[in-house]
Amino acid sequence: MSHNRRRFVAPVALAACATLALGATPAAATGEPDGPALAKQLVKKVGVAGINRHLVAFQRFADTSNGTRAASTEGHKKSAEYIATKLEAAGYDVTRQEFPFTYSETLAEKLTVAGGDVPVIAMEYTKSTPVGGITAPLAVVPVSAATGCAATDYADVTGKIALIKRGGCSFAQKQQSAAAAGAIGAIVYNNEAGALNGTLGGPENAKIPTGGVTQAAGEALAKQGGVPVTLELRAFQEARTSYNVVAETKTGRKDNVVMLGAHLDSVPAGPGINDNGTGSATLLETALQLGSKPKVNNAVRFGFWSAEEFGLVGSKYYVGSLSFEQQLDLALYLNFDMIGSPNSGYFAYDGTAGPYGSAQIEKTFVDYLATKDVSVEKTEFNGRSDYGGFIAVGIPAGGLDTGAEGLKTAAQAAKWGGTAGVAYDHCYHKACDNLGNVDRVALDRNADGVAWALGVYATSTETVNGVAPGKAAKAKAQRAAERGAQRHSMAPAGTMDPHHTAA
Ligand code: DTR
Ligand code: ZN
Ligand code: ZN
Repeated sequence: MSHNRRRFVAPVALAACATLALGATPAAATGEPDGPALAKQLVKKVGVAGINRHLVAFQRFADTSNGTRAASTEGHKKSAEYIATKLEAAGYDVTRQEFPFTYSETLAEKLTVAGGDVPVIAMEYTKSTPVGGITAPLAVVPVSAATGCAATDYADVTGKIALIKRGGCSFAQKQQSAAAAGAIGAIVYNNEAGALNGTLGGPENAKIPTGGVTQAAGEALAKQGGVPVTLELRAFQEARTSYNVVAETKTGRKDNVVMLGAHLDSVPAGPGINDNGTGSATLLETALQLGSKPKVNNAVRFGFWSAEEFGLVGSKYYVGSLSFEQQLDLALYLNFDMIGSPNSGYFAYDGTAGPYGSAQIEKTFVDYLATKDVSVEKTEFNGRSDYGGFIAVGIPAGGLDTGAEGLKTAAQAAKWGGTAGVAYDHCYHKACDNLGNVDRVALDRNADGVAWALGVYATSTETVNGVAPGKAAKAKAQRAAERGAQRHSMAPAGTMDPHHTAA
């Protein structure tokens, strides 16, 4: 059903050209970074071969389960059990946390104007049209800084399909205002390059059939006000359950936990190997290499979230299941979503606007990758992935990604290699997000970043939350020794297992 244009780039060839491009960056410092022994060891142990083996497993789970690993499907369950059983066998404390969500799957998305097809993407949770679609005149909404956000922006749209430029408010609000003014369908067009793959945020927000088109398509349509268009957007929706898998080391402080997370679910349209097999496989491999009883000051917890693709549902549920004290037990949260895009960018979440400590986390990633000659750019910390629930309650967070539907610029192609004017991941949310859709050089570099940050923060989170756990633990042991109490070294007694909610 898809036109899977495979873009498997031979890793060796890519490594060679990437080295050429990146080696030319004069500002980057090279060599071994300075950091704790655990960080150095873990970077050496975590390899792309081990990670790729997990990606192959995910591909097979999808291939034997209708081509998807979406939340609540067999492909997700197989992936989750693969991870949970491996981590259990490695001695981790593993829990499965069940939660409800609304499953949604696009059945049809078609826009026809004057006999020609205009590519359209149904917004997640859109209302459906009948089979064959609705045909009505196109009503072009005047462009402003907040086009179509208020019902008063619409003149004479009753019984028509509104064409609205993106920007100024949510897609949900635009289609709500359009509906209030009498429109029977909405087409939102992008205000930047790339496809517009939007969400209405939840089924409760949906009012009229709503789809997204590119900026170019939208500008062409804007010249055709009044012409009849046919819009067919159909989606299947159902209340379902899925589950997160959460695993924690047996060692380390339970009141100053370092948490790493990645969503394991794919979209219904495909196997989700880059999005987000890459983040999940990297966390799994890092956990296995770390082991369940490492010599660490801080406990390490891994979250493999589900239903991210339906609105960050699993990770938000998890954060909501923690009491404030249990949230305080989390020193920080690191998120990895899409870390092997085939036309890879190198991005760290821009922590400057995030909770205190987030900017320091960003710096840890930026400084580490600079030692590998990779110059990392900032990406918006806008809640587009599972860190959203964590920063919403003030937990410092950070993470890496290699880009989704955005287009690589000429300047980025010059410093990172790859192709300018092409999406970082042209198979984003498509059936072709398969084993051929991964840049394994980018994956390897980012995996080193994951291992490094874990090693740094499992040793100390002092730069993030000001506590000096290593020193505090030593002083405590010292006082205990002076009192003649039993000496304890690593893993001072923490709180009881703080977070595991019943599945
Ligand atoms: N929300 C992700 C994709 C995504 C797009 N931009 C970013 C930036 C940072 C992290 C993730 C993303 C998804 O589709 O799963
Ligand atoms: Zn996604
Ligand atoms: Zn994702």
